[in-house]
Amino acid sequence: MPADQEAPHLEAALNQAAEWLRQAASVAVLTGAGVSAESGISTFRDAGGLWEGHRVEDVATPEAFRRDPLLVWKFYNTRRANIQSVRPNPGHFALAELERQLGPGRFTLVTQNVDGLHRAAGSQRVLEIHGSIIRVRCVGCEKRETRTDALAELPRCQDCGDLLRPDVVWFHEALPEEVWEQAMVAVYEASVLLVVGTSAVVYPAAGLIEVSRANRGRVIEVNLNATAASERVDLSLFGPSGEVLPRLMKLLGPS
Ligand code: BV8
Ligand code: ZN
Repeated sequence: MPADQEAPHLEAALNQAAEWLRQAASVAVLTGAGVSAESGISTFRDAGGLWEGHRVEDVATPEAFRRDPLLVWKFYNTRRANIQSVRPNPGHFALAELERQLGPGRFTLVTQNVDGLHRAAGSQRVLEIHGSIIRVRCVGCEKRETRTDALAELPRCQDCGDLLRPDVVWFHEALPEEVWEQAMVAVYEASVLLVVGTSAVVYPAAGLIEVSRANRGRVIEVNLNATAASERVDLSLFGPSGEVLPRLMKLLGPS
């Protein structure tokens, strides 16, 4: 869409989104890798879903870890090292501001991201449905701990000596039950679901759009371009979330 036509369209959509957020009794947000893109963390599918020639679906699986734990740890250690040097961007801060404006009990942020940037930006009610890249878990005794230091090539549990793994949800693994349950309830009860920076191809996360619509929630998408969800949302705000979300907050005005 040519830039001059884009502005009024986006402007009108932003005003509509701000109106719906003002009227919302409660708001849920679902974020994906796109919300961290402007912090310098590459997304999964912009690089064509490849990492050093491996498809993410082939590296982020329990089978891959059993087959070649070194390769999987290399994938995660590269991303862990990158996390140390990145900061939240204005999109993360805008979502933390939205939570402050709505107040406790009226806001839930469900994220597919494992980078911890929402909490770093001040978001409180954050449900990490795919786990966290700075947490590790022992495959033997299940002991979990937060580790931001560089790990050995094949890190081992100090208690039982078994292999440690990243405490993230891999493909073909179930999401953490408690967290997933809370995410579904929050999305079902929210009057507005804001879907930010996700290609909406990974399930069950992408199914949260249907959960919202099942209870007549209004779904607003923020993305650079149309996604698998675009036909299923009520409003699309096309632009970088680091710009669109602060503009939305500006329209909402101080609480
Ligand atoms: C499950 C790990 C069942 C942590 C991730 C066959 C067998 C088994 C299961 C399946 C199967 N076929 C399909 C499935 C289901 C499968 C699935 O959905 N596969 C897909 C590929 C089709 N799902 C699963 O396996 C899930 N588990 O089903 O378990 C089960 C049940 C009970 C008991 C046992 C088993 C597990 C899914 C979780 C997988 N783990 N991450 C990590 O390493 O990160 S998913 C991983 O990919 C991410 O966490 C994230 O969720 C996903 C990437 O998605 P996005 O975040 O959307 O990122 P993407 O790059 O795709 O898109 C970025 C978007 O941002 C783009 O739209 C872009 O336009 C936009 N963008 C870019 N820049 C900006 C921007 N937007 C705004 N501003 C910008 N600046
Ligand atoms: Zn152990």
